[in-house]
Amino acid sequence: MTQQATRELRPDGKLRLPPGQHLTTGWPVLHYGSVPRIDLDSWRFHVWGLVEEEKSFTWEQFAALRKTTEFNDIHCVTTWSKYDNTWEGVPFSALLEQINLKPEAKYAMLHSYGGYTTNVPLADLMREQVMFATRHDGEELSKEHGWPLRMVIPHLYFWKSAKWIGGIQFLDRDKPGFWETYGYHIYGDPWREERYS
Ligand SMILES: Nc1nc2c(c(=O)[nH]1)N[C@H]1C(S)=C(S)[C@@H](COP(=O)(O)O)O[C@H]1N2
Ligand SMILES: [Mo]
Repeated sequence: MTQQATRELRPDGKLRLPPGQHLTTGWPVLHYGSVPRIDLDSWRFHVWGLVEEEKSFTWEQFAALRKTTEFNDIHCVTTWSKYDNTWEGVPFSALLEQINLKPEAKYAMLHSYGGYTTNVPLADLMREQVMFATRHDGEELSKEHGWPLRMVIPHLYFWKSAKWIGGIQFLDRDKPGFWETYGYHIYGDPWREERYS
């Protein structure tokens, strides 16, 4: 990587490459455990916790929600970053339009098929680029990268971007998810190097 590439600034004035990160070519596959077996006919997306009514979407219903395309960089806590990802999917705001949050809802726990969980503040999910992605760089997500649906939260370390996501639980307080209980930072801002706590 050239000096130029490491010093590039983003429009908001932050370094494009967060401290302690290096650029990778290709796209590493990283997860705990094995790839869950998912069948679209029985797939459901559940919303529960601090909502007026719990809700459950079939694949057909979820896939019919409003879609967007986003272009961004991803940063794994193990120090690789991958620039220039095009994601297509359902923005978090489109899910919000389908549910009524209780006013006490301030945090979320993302739940994945296979048992993985990760916690994110609601305000972070409401940022513009956050989405439930179904496609990456023009192709359907591979099983290893989270098919049929993965979260993409580009402003936090990539462990917050739950693959095989199957539900969201809304909470009034922050609670550690899977990696967070094993010492990963509760929030995970790459520009502050919030890797471990
Ligand atoms: N369900 C699930 N999602 C997960 C993980 C996991 O173990 N299980 N690992 C996280 C971590 S640590 C990273 S870096 C990214 C890796 O995504 P990728 O394999 O598509 O690069 O997925 C995140 N999402
Ligand atoms: Mo990671």
